[in-house]
Amino acid sequence: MKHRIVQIGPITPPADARLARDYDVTPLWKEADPAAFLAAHGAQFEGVAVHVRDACGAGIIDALPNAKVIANFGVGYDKIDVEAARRKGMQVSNTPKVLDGCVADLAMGLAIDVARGISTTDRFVRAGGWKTGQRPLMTRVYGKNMGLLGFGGIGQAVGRRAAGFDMAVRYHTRRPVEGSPHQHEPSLPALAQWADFLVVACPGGPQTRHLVDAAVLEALGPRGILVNIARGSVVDEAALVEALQTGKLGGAGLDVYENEPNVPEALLAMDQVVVLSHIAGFTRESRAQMEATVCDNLDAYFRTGQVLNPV
Ligand code: 8YV
Repeated sequence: MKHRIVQIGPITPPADARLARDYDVTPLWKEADPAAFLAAHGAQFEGVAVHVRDACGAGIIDALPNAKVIANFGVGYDKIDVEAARRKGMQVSNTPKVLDGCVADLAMGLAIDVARGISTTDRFVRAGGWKTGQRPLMTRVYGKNMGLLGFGGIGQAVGRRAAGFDMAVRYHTRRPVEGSPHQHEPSLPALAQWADFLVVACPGGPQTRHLVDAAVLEALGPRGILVNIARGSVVDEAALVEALQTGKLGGAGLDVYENEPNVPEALLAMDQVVVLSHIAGFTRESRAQMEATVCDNLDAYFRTGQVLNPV
């Protein structure tokens, strides 16, 4: 007998296929009224599979009295009500490590792009601008100061890459990370003041909401560059637009936004901003590992009673 799980939304074709092969899966997104469906049938499910983009709040969790595991496709889990799950004794898993390197690569890519003007120069050349002129001088990357907000797997991977660019690295977290080669900075505004580049690499959710506010952006300064590859909610987007418009902040490289897929119009008009579409983990290699990890966690739970990557 296959275990019965409910899947909140489509994950990827390979992950969906493996789940459908190994479990009795109900695709919740195909129900006309998912809440009514769960109210009537929620008790039959033993587990949940969820894509990082889909919400799995207390409403869903409380409608699943017999589900004991939520497997999340993604390292971030800010859309899962982990507290509600814990109260019910449910385990929640994510997909750590497998995308740290790709996300860190993109953070460096954004930092270099904004500082050296790769995207703007590409637009300049395509528009024929080089035939009659040259781009203005840009900003050096190597040897500069890199501040990291967040120092988990992704933050540490950014730190290693930055060290390879001869950058000085400091990080801000609530508590210092033991054994880190980099200096811990207890104050985020002080880190921003010191940094030439501030990379947001912390989890999203209510605890980190708008940590990067007007004061932090101002401390980063008119030559400073903000890179966000974490969650849009960590940055006060209205303050970011204002700081860029008024020149209080030098530039920004953004992969994530407060209200995806909506990118503030004002940012689209700015050459000192590089806008991406939440693609940091979007490589064939990390995608395949994420697919395996979400399924491996469910399998492990049903085999041993323990997920492999508890959050
Ligand atoms: C993407 C992510 O959402 O894992 C996360 O938390 O934000 C990213 O990896 C993922 O690649 C799904 O498209």
